[in-house]
Amino acid sequence: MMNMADLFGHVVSPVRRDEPLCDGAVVLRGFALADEIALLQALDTVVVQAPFRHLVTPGGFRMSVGMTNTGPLGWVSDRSGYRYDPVDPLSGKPWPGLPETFRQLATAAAAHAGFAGFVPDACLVNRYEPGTRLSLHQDRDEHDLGQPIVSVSLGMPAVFLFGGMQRADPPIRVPLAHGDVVAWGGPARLRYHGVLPLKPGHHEALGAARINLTFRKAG
Ligand code: MD3
Ligand code: FE
Repeated sequence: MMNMADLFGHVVSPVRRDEPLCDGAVVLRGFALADEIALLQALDTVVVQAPFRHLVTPGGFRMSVGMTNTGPLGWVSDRSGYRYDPVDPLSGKPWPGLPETFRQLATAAAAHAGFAGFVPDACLVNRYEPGTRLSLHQDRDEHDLGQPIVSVSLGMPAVFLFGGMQRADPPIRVPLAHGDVVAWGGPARLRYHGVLPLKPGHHEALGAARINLTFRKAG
């Protein structure tokens, strides 16, 4: 018997579907939408305690992405290098605690993608504004590269660049929208990746910004 929830299922439960990118990487479309309000509220509590800032690379360049962290370890960069640090250099205090909604979403997404038992100890929060980009790089500052990474996209859409194991390998372009979650591990863990410059625009939840949460087991 057809009921209203079947006819209007997208109103009752958000659209979620899995899109494998390659061996070890899968896009979980809309996976974060059911928790949207709780995630945005928790995000507010984090950025009040540890505001976004523009880090400097070891080479002396100011990153266009605004960054902060939540959880026991935070990713930082300065003239001396990249590292995970338990202390926010801006406040001299530990990073804000990892919100329970963040931790649960990351663990659930990882399990859904085949990485059961993922317990993140670091969440890097990246803020993109129109024109902001992230050039092709590998994530290799984590202690155990056997651990996966989970990323959550919020706000304005962006084009994610997903390359190969060599910087020169041509990347594929993956559009990522509000509520999309990506899990990467195994053979995909050391692939080059980046984000194209954010296009001008506006999102009803976050205004002219895209925020990406990147969960890692860093220590
Ligand atoms: C693919 N952030 O913070 S998250 C980063 O949208 C970073 O802010 C991007 O790359 C962002 O380091 C992309 C997705 C991501 C993270 C780690 C990966 C993709 C990855 C590691 C291997 C392959
Ligand atoms: Fe990265």
